[in-house]
Formats: sequence, structure tokens, C-alpha cells
Amino acid sequence: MTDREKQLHHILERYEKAWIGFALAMVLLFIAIIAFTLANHGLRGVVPVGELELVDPATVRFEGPWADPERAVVQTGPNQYTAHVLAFTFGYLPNPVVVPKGAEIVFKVTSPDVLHGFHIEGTNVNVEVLPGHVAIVRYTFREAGEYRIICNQYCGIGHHRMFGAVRVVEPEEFAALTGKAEVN
Ligand SMILES: [Cu+2]
Repeated sequence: MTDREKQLHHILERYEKAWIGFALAMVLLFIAIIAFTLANHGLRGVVPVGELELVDPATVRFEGPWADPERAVVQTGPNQYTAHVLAFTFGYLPNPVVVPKGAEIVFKVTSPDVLHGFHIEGTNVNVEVLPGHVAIVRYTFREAGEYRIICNQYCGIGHHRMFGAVRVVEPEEFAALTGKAEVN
């Protein structure tokens, strides 16, 4: 190696060290931002609940909270509702899932057949649905309207047309709707 080559090699190594330092600093910044998001929104949000909740995919359509799509959305607190959603080949039940605006919605999603995705378009709700397991995520809709549910996990020949809907209505409309359901 000539002196010139040695000198160039040294410069290269210095730049490389600077790049590694910069890349590490960026990664640490990302981790800090992720931690911030988790602390502020994640633990009671769209991060799937960690506890294992098992269900029998063979009977989930016939017994338990997923059996009757008419009664899939139940009030579980002063401003909290649990929506039991079934993701199956190739659709979602109930369809639409009707929930009130401004309330915390705990989605409990499961599958009677194969793996599906549960992605609510326009939101951060994006969870895998495994048969035998209950995927639990929380979301509060701030705007009324129709949200599309997209299956984003390949599940068979009908995957590309597997959609559902969440209809977010004003609390008064929701009360009127559920009131009517009670009478029927
Ligand atoms: Cu699919």
C-alpha cells in the first residue's frame, strides 16, 4: 500500500464511523418516538391485547358472543362497547358493524376458518385474525360515517373481494337503533 492509499483508507474509515454513528442515532430516535406513541396511544389502542383468549373455531358461529350478529355490539362501560366481529371466508359479520361515535370500541375479532386480516381503512386498526384466537384492539372513532374493512391477509380464492364495513353513527342514533333492537 502506498502512503496515498493508506491515507484514503483512513479517510474512508472515518466516514464509515460517522455514518454508523448517525445511523445508530436515527435508530435510537425512532425507538424513542415508538416508545412515546406506545405510552400515549398504544397500550389502550390498536396494539393487540397481549393476553391469550382462546375460542373454538368450530363452534364460534353457533354459540357464544359471535353467534348472533344482531347482538354483536354490547355495552361494557359508560362510554365503552365491545364489538364481536367474525372474519370468515369471505366476509365479516356483522356487516356493517354499527358503533357510536366518540365511544371506546373494543373490537374482539376471531375466525371460524383460516387466518384473515382486519384492517379498518382510514384508521390504525390493522390486526391479524387467527382461528382459535381472539384479536382484541381498541379504537375511538372521532368522525361518523362508513369505514371499509379490508382483509389484508391472503385467505383463499375470494381474498381480493373480502370486505366489510363499520358504520359509525351519532350516539343518539345509536341509542335509537339499539332501543329498536330491544323491542324486536
Ligand atoms: Cu383475505
